[in-house]
Amino acid sequence: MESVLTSEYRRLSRDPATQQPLAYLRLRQAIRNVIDQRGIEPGQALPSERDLSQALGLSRVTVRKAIGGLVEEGLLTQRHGAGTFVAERIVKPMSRLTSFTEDLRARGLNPRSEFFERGIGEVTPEEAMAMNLSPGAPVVRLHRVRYAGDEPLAIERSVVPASALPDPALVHDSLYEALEQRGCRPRRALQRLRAVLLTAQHARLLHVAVGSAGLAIERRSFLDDGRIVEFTSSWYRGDIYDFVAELQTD
Ligand code: 16G
Repeated sequence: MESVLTSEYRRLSRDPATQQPLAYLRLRQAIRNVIDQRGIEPGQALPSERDLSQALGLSRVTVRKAIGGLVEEGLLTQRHGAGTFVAERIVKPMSRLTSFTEDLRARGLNPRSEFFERGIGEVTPEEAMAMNLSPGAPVVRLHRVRYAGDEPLAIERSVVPASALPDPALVHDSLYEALEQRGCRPRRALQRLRAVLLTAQHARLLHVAVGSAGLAIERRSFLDDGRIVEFTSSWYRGDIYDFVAELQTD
């Protein structure tokens, strides 16, 4: 029987709208689509490299290249000797400045937020220091629980200068989308990450036991001209997220 993956690859190869001449990128897209449509569920294995290359008439090198990119992105994981699987934990590469919404959509998940606060106010002295703002500057504050479908994954408190985002109502699902529309999407960020035990309040919002492991992350993001456009404190569930960084020697 033809696998969902081979038929999706064939479909993309025939589809004039795809316009992707490189086979490894076409295969990468086919894998993404199949995961998106839940044709292969998290935790399930992909067909082996050899089976894929035979079924699709592609070289092993091409198949490996297609898969390698998705392993780097965290969509697939490889277990030595066992094969390649659709990632169960959410693997988040630390080298790319992406948003919660983009990360989840890329995994075929449905991101949504519950807002506790979406308002405008004056910057506090601590925030002014952290964000290089003058005392009293107006800022937008967002306090959200972030979900994949019904599953809460993270709590986030964001502070954004009103010069970049004058109206909190501009943020619907995604802060970065709202900033992008204003031409203020961050280009660079500094991120600090530490392990924490989730407090009773955070644990309740995240539907986990009090004292479960969490990751407290602070992100300060910058525009091209060096202005800080976001100061966000996040608490991510430690039982679901892996943060992965690529390291290189000088
Ligand atoms: C991520 C960022 C957070 C950013 C948010 C924007 C981490 C640890 N944090 O959650 O700083 O504000 O994405 O997401 O990655 P949004 O555009 O979906 O609102």
